Amino acid sequence: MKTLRGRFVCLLLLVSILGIGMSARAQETEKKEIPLKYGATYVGKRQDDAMKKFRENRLGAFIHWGLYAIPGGEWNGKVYNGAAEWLKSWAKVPSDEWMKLMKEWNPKQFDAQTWAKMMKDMGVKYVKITTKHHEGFCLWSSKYSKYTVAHTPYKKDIWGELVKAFNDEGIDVHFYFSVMDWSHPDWRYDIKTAEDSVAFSRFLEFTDNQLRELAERYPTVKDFWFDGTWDASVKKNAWWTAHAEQMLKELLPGVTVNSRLRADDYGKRHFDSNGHLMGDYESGYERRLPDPIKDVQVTQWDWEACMTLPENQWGYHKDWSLSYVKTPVEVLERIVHAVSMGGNMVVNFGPQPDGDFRPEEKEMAAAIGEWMRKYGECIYGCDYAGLEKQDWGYYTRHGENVYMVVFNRPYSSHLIVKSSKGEQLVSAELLDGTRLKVTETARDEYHVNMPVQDPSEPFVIRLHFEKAGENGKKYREALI
Ligand code: H76
Repeated sequence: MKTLRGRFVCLLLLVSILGIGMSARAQETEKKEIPLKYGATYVGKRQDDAMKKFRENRLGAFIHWGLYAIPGGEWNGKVYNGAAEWLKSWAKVPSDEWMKLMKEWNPKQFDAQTWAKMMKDMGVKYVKITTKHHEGFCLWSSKYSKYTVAHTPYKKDIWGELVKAFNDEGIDVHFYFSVMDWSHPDWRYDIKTAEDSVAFSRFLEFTDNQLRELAERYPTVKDFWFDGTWDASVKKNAWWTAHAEQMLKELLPGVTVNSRLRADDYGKRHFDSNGHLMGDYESGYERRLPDPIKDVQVTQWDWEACMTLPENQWGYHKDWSLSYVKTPVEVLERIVHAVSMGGNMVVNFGPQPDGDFRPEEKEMAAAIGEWMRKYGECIYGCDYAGLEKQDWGYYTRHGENVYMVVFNRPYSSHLIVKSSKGEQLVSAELLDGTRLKVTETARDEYHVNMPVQDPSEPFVIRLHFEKAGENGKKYREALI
């Protein structure tokens, strides 16, 4: 039998072992933070008004428009199944030949106000437009390139008209910008020789000039979304990615920048070598989403996903029968899924070469808009709700209001809700105020009855929780 003193010594030993263990671990995590010149510029979510606006917008549209819309996936009689905006690469078309398409750039149906109206009716709060995709053709009249709209039969500054039309409708404009430029002689995939390094410095200067030009000419732009930054040449010039972010932030106070631009001192991208997000929001969820149960860590940073309607077509492709095309409900589910995990969703459109949208895209925009007008309350300004995901769909939260967005109707007619510890569910109602029956079924577990009149589309229930009273005490653990 142990004496009291013995026990005390044991306890002391245990405490000191734990203590040493813990402080060693603390030191280890401190040690793990390696000094970086080009890592994250801050840690945690930005909370200024511009970032809050970015986050509250939640639903956006992408518009991919460029010369690639003209061939629409077909070159010399061959239709390529890959992404239409990559056709120059698939069909190995040299730049001078590709740029002959400029002579055909004359989108007679283009009308900035019609585009803005369509986006407004869809319910998007922002639009990301391609200023320059990998092909190198500039949709604004850049003075640093000969490949711009100014040198086409159309001549007019399309993006100037668009920025104004969107802003007039209260829609924020974000700029997509591809760093990789297939038509610039100084672009390099890697830096292997002294000549590469000289050429690439000229290329980065050219890119700075274009970015400065965009920022100065269109000062209402709210965001820069960089693409084409994955090559070794960019990774070896991490300083430039940090510099470009900083330059834009100095030129445009409040502007947001995506993580895809950034690389750190060790060439690590999106998240730096200390695990901190670079740029203002994570932009890696392209045509995919985080797992709603396993990946909850994404709720700790801002992020934005983007998706195509066919499997992988961003620019206009003339044949959409080559891959599966999502239905409006499937698109809505992705939008809700993103918001339920604290992210934004951007739905892509690839306008036709004549400046009109294909019928399928018009129908999609209208269908999303119709749903958003009824149920947008569970999207705009909403965030991760912090509740355990259930099979019927997704939760979102706006302050005290928790929303259930129901995508799967249960045969039981009972929608299961599990409340957080110490909270009880006090009411459930449709957005028009119709009350639904709530039954407490177990500790922190409830049934919400399906509405009597089946809404026959994904629908929304608003929940209210309160601090639990004495009620919880009636439950006890099983003895096993
Ligand atoms: C790969 C790639 C690019 N990133 C998407 C957003 C599209 O622009 C696609 O071409």
